[in-house]
Order: sequence, then structure tokens, then C-alpha cells
Amino acid sequence: MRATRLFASLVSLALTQAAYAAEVTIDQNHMKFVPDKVVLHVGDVLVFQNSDPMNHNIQVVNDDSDTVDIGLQHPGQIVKQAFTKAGDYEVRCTVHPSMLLSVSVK
Ligand SMILES: [Cu+2]
Repeated sequence: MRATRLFASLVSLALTQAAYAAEVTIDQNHMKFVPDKVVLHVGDVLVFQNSDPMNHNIQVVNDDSDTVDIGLQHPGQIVKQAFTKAGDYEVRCTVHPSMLLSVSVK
């Protein structure tokens, strides 16, 4: 009985954490962010994977033009970026100016 209750509270804890911090994967493929638009909740994490045979660079720019530059991302490398403030962001690759990802954090 006790074990059942403990298990139930662990499950609800896990569900609560999942609800507050999701990881959303963005691929970089053929010099595009895929998908190129995403809506997140505050605290969610974008997981960038690079499926291209070339380096990319990830820059996150917010409404006020504040920029976070994550640096070069090599082929096959995974980079994670948390979004802890609501707002609209644009993610760019400075190596390939046509690569754009719009991120809306609610
Ligand atoms: Cu690029």
C-alpha cells in the first residue's frame, strides 16, 4: 500500500517535471533548421543536432537584440540551450545567413 502511494507520487513528480521542462530537438539539415518554427514553455530546452557535414554556428537573439552566441557546432555535435524567459527569439547561424529559426517562449 505504502509502496503504491510512493510510486504514485514519483510518477506525478516525473509528470510535473516533464510538463515544465521539455526538450525539443531541432535538426540542422541541408543548411536549414528543421523545424524552422517552435513554441516553447518557459524553461524548455532546445536540443540542436547537426546532421550536416559542415560546421554551423548558433546565435540566439531576443526582442531587445540581446545576443547569445553558442559558438561553432561541428558535424554530429549536440548543443543544448534553455529558454528561461518568455518572449520571441530568432536563432541564426552566422556561417549561413539564410538559416533562421523562430522561437516563441510562452
Ligand atoms: Cu549553418
